[in-house]
Amino acid sequence: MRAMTTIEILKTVDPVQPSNALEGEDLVAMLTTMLRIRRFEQRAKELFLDGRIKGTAHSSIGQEAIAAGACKALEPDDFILTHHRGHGHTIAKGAELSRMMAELMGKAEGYCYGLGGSMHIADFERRILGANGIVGAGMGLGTGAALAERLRGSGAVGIAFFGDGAASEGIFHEAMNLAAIWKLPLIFFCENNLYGLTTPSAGVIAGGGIARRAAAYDLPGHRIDGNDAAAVHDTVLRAALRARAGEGPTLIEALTYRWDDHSMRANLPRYRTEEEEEQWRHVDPILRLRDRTAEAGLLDERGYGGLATQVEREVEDAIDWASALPEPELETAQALVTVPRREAFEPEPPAGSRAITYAQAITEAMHQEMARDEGVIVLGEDVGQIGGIFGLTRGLLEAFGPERVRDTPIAEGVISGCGVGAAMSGLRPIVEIQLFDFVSLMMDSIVNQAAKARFMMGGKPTIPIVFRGPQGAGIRLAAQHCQSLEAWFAHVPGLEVYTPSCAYDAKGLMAAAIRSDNPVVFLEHKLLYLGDAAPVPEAPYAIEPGRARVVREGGDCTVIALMAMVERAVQAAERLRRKGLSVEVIDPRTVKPLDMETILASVRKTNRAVVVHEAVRFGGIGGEIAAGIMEQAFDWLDAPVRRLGAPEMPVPYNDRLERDYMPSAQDIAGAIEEVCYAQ
Ligand SMILES: Cc1ncc(C[n+]2csc(CCOP(=O)(O)OP(=O)(O)O)c2C)c(N)n1
Ligand SMILES: [Mg+2]
Repeated sequence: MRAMTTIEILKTVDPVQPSNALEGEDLVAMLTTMLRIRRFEQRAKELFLDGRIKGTAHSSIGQEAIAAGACKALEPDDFILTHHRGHGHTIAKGAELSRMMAELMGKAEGYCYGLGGSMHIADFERRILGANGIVGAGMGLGTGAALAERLRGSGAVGIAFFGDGAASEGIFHEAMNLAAIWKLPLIFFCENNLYGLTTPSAGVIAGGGIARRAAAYDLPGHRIDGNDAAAVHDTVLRAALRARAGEGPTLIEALTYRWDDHSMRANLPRYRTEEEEEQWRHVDPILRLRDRTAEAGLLDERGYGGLATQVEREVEDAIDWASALPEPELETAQALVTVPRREAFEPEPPAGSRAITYAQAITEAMHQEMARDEGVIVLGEDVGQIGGIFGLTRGLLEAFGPERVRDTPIAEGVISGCGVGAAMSGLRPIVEIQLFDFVSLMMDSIVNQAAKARFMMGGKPTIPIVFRGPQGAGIRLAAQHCQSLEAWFAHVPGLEVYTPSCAYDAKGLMAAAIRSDNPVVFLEHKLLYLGDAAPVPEAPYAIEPGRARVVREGGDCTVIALMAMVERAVQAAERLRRKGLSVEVIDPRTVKPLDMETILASVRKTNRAVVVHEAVRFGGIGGEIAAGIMEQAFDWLDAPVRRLGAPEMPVPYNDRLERDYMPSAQDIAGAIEEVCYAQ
């Protein structure tokens, strides 16, 4: 089939009723913004070719009308989230060219301290909540930012910009659905430049266009001419009015074309015809607006020339300023990964005599922290009325209401994305993961967004969010509901990973997790939910992460055990006591940060160590602990460190096999004896 010509494509747009909100000076202002964007992009490309900008960047030449028109329709307090091709949006929202240029050059005074580059530029003061290197991610984050504005009652609205390629990501549908059911003040703005990298969108978008997908969510969907700044402005203005009135989101699909290659680095074989590229140059958004301002008598040729010269000077000044700046320092960069702890922790209180279970302890901490800080909210599947399938959020809906305790659709991508967006915007979300295995569907939000946002945006946002839920085997739920996954997260800089093994720790660590300004992966264990009540103080308290607990003292061997293995290690120690061996059991309580000091002090005393976790042994956190001991206490060791974990297989369903799969007290005792009697 013959590809449609530009004129044919632009005929498929919906008519846009002029808003009459644009004065002459607004048209000139939009034109100036567009010139600024174009000049910035042209010079960025030249600097890349000269080797002065070293990383990649994605040019938005040809798409300037979208950035200028959309941002002109926003108020200063309104937010935007943008994507890899985001220079235009950030410039239109007021970002400083000099700091943008500095960031592209990787300089310390760039918007991200030179740590994020073009794809992560953010300016929180101007409510630019960040560009993003993950296609579609801004839509999930946008739901959270919009939710934060809603809960604050600020009246602000936001735009999540994305490309036509992103409209095929699951997050597009999950985010639209969530925004629609919660009537969030968010505008979904798709820049359909007809290609996702080299793939023509016509061949990968089912249903006759992206805007039509709005109908599935009962939202307004508009397909507009993205090279007409006034049409973009008027459409966004209406969508913003609707959002401010509490009527929820709008989907806008603006047809446009990028003139340059996909990215500066791309250097791809040809995938578009010269004829097509030429046709789109004829509908240059800048020349169209220039002609309009000329026809309206707002700007003559000289006036336009003056604008262009002024913009050229601005861009050159930005380049000169940025070029002279120093490079960032590795030490400073490292300090930006996480937020340093602000206050010292109180000493841990005595356990007292009141006994509650591990599950009740976690609930109590959430309850107390929600009462203490109204920014704490809970998101998750079935967390409201029934309090989650294991009942841990029971009572929170009654106590804090449906605005703060939110039942979500079964949509892990957007539950987690919404949480991260809300955390970036000042809330403290607790995201329940019904069973931790489902975290695989949240990995982008946790690993690429929550863990990295602070660092790659130069230490700007704090991401105070808790991802919590049960992991582990023992109740016959089989391989997709029973994994032990702490090592996945411990491997990612920027995340904290808590692994409580008893009720007292569960309460104190949950409070610490909620109060932490860093993202925390809070792992609970299903078998521990079923455990007996144990003494836990009633008053709130927080346990300092990175402080291991010596569960039991001993002199012959140190066992470092995690979660459900702690109790088994204690049982093993009891058995061996009868055989004359004295075993020290240490529970790290948090694997990130990890308290190697306490572990090393113990090993230097006992000269032997066994590490035990339920997770698969290969690549497990036990390897890290064992290596740490070997590196720092080798001279004290009388035997190699032993590691126990699950074998190289998924968790079996059959109950006998499942029992055999998990390290038992007997297995632990056997390993201790091996290291104690090693020659
Ligand atoms: C989740 C994800 N998949 C793939 C990529 C690699 N990638 C970067 S941009 C891009 C094309 C995106 O197309 P579109 O959304 O239409 O935006 P455009 O580049 O056209 O502005 C791809 C595939 C990525 N960054 N993230
Ligand atoms: Mg595209």
